[in-house]
Amino acid sequence: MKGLLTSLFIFLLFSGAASSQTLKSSAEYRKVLMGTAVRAYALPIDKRYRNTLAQNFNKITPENDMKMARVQPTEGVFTFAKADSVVEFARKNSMLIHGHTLVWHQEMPSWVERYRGNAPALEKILKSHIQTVVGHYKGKVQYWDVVNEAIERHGYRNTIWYDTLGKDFIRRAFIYAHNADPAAKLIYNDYDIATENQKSKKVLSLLSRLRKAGTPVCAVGLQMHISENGINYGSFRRMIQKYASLGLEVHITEMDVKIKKADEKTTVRSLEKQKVIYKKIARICAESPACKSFTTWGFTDKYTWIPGFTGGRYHKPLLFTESYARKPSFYGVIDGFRKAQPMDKR
Ligand code: 9MR
Repeated sequence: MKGLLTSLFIFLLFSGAASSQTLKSSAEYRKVLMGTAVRAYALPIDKRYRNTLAQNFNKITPENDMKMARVQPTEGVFTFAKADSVVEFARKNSMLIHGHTLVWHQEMPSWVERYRGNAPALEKILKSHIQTVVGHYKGKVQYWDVVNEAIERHGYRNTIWYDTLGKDFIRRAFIYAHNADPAAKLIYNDYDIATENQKSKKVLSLLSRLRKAGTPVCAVGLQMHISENGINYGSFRRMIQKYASLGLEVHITEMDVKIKKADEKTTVRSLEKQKVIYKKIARICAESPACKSFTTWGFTDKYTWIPGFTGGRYHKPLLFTESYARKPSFYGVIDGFRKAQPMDKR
């Protein structure tokens, strides 16, 4: 009987400890910020969304609510209410804000899509957008994705910004943002640049040129939208070091790991693979002095871009189920941080 009681006590002790474990506490232990993307519309309608968010994360990226089409739908008319509600939630819960994103080729308002004016006029639009948005959040938003996805494997992406203003629009965007809030940390953010490949090579040389020119870019954002095949982890470690050697911080900004829809048995296996991927990436981030934040692109499988984007072929990319249960991937992140070799990260 006594043995049984002791085992019960030990079980309760450990299950208690496990359930009080949060993502942010395990990340904090390694001096990494634990972030996630957030949808403004879910905050007022979903209490479990709010609670899980407040318990586990200390940095928030508005997933869509700060994009140009949302905050400047009509030229000169700025609509901040939705984004403000996210910033207010973060303030109340002592979280940092990662603003996303000032200059992108998607989610542009139709008046910019249709724009056919000359370079000086477009430059004015770029400048006033950045100054107004960053100015509105001065002192409230600590990180900004200033330029998003401007590079492709062969070089600069053809967008209205590049085609009209030339490559120097990137440097000027950073300067406008810096002038509007000199304390904010400014980021260049992109996908497929976390390992060594043609595209990351191009981004590395862009960042190197920007740094040499004294541009106020202080970090690179690695989106990391991954499939269950994972990535080359050695290459990921080396890539972080390459960015760090330019004097940049590295932020994992949009991580998710999509899994293919399949029968139950296959899905269980995929969820285990997903756990290992999250674990390895959390661990490498914790072991890399330059890696300052680990942000997932949402946290519950209830709200994610993956099924919509993949025509329903992929799903379940995040850390909590649709009903907010902790997934194997949740424990993967905790484990990755726990198993990391201690590093001096200041
Ligand atoms: O997850 C976002 C989705 O809800 C939006 O419909 C889409 C278009 O605005 O953007 C998604 O987020 C993207 C992010 O802003 C930039 N990197 C790629 C992300 C996934 O497409």
